[in-house]
Amino acid sequence: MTDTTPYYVTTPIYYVNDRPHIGHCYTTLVADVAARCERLRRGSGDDVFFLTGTDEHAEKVVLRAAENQCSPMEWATRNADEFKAAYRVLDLSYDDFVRTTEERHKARAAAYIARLMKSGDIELGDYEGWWDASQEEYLTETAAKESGFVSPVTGKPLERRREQNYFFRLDRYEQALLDLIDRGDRGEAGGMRIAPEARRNEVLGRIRGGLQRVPVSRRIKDGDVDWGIRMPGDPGHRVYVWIEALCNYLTVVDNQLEPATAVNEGGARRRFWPASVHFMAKDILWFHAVIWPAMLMAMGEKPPRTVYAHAYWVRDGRKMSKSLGNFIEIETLEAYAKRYSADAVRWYMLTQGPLGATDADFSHAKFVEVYNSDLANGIGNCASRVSNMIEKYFGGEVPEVDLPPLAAKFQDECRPCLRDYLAALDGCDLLTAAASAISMVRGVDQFIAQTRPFTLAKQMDVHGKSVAGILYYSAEVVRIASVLLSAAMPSKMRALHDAWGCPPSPGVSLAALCEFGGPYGLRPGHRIVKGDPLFMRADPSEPAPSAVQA
Ligand code: ME8
Repeated sequence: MTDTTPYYVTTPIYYVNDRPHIGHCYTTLVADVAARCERLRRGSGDDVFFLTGTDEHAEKVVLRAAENQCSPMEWATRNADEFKAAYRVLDLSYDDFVRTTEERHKARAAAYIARLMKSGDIELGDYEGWWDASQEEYLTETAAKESGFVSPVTGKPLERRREQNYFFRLDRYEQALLDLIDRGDRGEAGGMRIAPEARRNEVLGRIRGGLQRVPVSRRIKDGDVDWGIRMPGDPGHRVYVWIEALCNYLTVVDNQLEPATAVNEGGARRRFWPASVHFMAKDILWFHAVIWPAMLMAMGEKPPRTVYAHAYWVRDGRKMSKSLGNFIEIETLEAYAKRYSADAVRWYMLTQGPLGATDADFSHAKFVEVYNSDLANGIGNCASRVSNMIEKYFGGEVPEVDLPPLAAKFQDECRPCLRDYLAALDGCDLLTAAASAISMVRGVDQFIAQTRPFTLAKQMDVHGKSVAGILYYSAEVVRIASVLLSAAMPSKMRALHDAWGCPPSPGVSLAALCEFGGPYGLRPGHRIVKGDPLFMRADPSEPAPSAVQA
């Protein structure tokens, strides 16, 4: 059950032309829950590395900075700080935050490009195509035609651009990519899994349709602001922002090009390569599942083990985007966090968000429904019922019980949930992981409803032993479920563990923590304090909280 393979999870590095919104927070939340699950599984964060950051060398950052009368660096810093602030609202536990304007990234990214020029995988040539300025990418002739020559994401007109560029010879990697994905499908070491399935199929279809070389540079024009990385050996060209950005995943853990520094932990971060999973939305899957692995293979580096592209948060069926101005702002998330708790926002986004292949609408009514059923009436109510009864019938002390039959009941009824939880983590299926944890809580509710300890307790002299067994079993299952739920709801579950005096000990693996009645389980005589309710019930008729003003 304990995995010692280093685990490395990443989010896209987001553009700093604007402030973050729900989409950025969502992918980072998904990566956060995955990282917390892996820290839990291992009992420590030593072998888990969670990277996020910002992509700063885009043309649109220069434009937005000029509009706001400041330098690109000032604008980038202002927005990078906004991302960090948003992540604090949602308690996102990244281990490092990379900004592509940092020297540690720039130097290494340039060295990778130089490596690819030397190997002949990057070469000079002419290019003409349809440029989507809002997304900073060229569209193929077919894609441009299909979208009616406007950006498929923002609806802004495409520009016809002709440039002399350096190209990456992606066309050479068609077979290698097909083999790589095939090995990933079969779960073989060294393969790359693309998920969900629908996205994998799209990528495969496109690769089979043929790969072309990709431009990796931009010619610097007179009057251009000096922003970005120069092509090694040709200062007349800048490295295309996408190519540079992809390199961040490796630059941050790489220690081969520079002496070890404090920031790369004495070089020890190299052990995290290849990345376990790159998370993103479907908009940028092609870069991550095709261009990036091909670049890595060309550099002699291992490709990522999994590339996971979730769907979109939408508003009334339309994609949320900065350009359409219809996204859920950080202030709105903050207002929800203030009224219902940050963990409730995390839970809603995780369980109702677009983790699979289907887009998700953010809905206040749904938020309240899920909040009440899973949290206020779910784990919150179950924990307080159990601790109230232990308080009332056993003076707040965990009762003495005959453990083996209860442990056998746990084996029968909860082991499958634990197994599902772990299997789901392996497949990045955090939804199933969360659902199996909450189903353990539902099982306790049903058990209490069936056995009615509150009725039996009227005759403690006759039924005392049964009441003790029911409550011990219920408390132990709630404790184990709360450990599993702590990845999604870290601070509420910490509050529960504090009240019950059973904080997960550092260095103890998930397997040991989840052993029913085991060394880290509730011991007879242990005091349980019935703390404040974890989640107050929400009134469905109350209007949505309004945004907290920045
Ligand atoms: O593409 N729903 O940055 P970006 C869900 N800098 N997720 C969403 C979303 C939505 N409506 N909108 C955005 C870039 N996202 C590049 C990445 S990586 C080497 C370079 C999330 O600021 C989602 O993760 O446009 C998506 O892939 C990402 O933000 C795009 O962020």
